[in-house]
Amino acid sequence: MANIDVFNGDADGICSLVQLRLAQTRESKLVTGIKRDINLLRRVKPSAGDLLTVLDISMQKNHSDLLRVLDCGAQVFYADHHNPGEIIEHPALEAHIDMSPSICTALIVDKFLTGQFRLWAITAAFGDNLSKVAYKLAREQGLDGEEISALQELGTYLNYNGYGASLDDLFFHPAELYKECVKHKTPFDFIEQNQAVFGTLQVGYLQDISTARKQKLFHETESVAALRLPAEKWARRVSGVFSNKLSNEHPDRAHAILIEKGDGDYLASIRAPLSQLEGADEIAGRFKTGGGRKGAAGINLLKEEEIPLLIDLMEQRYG
Ligand SMILES: [Mn+2]
Repeated sequence: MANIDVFNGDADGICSLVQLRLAQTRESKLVTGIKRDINLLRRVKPSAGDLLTVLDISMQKNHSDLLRVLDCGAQVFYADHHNPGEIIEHPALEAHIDMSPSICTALIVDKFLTGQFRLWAITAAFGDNLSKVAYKLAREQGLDGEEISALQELGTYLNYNGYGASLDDLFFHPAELYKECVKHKTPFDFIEQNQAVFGTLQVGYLQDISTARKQKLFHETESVAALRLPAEKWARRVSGVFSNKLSNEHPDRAHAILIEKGDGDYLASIRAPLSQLEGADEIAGRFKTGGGRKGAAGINLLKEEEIPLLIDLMEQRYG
């Protein structure tokens, strides 16, 4: 009998598993990848009796693999906040799904563990750009301004590390980052004892953001702003956190960031306005390779000639 932990390679996925394994230590095989790599269950070939934990990846996108895994006789604990599509009912499946826009998977896990490792959940909430919820929980925990900033930074950096077109773009493999995090009961201990890891992410993040700042918007109205980033490692790493940053600075504006893939194709990330976390999934869903959540969605392959349509759809929705 084996334990298999499957988790999205961003702050939310990492901090969700950290909480669960701090609560219950388990030797396990780790299955994760870049943030966009969400078909993780495809890689899992369990045997009867194996214990699977699946975190922060959409049940909809893993539907047939989840059925297959359950058919193999594995027990599955599933927690997620993405659109699950049709929720699978199975005696061996324990699913905790909450799609409300102010929830991330680490907060679902926090609830499940009755707040035992809440600081990690708050870190994840900052990483998923749920700052409002994160601040509220942080204040309830009695954290001071400096401590809250530390969690916000760590969440942002862990999230930032997950972005990229391949593991090659990343500073750390998400599994390695997880292994470092889970050694510490609190994110504060992690930061204090892992200055090298923290510093690498911090420096990388600040440099990438400042490079991104120099790019000009190609579309800018009160309701929608869009920019293109070149086919470079830094751009692929920073796109997600940079769009979060733009959203925080312009909460009433929707954002599209298009990263060149090198052959006239783009990878698009779409953010609904923070003040109206709706519709991003619907807009992305109009394109063949699009999908995501109400507040944040993406299109894996957007053609140059489809860009005007994307901007139109966003203006129609948010204008
Ligand atoms: Mn998440």
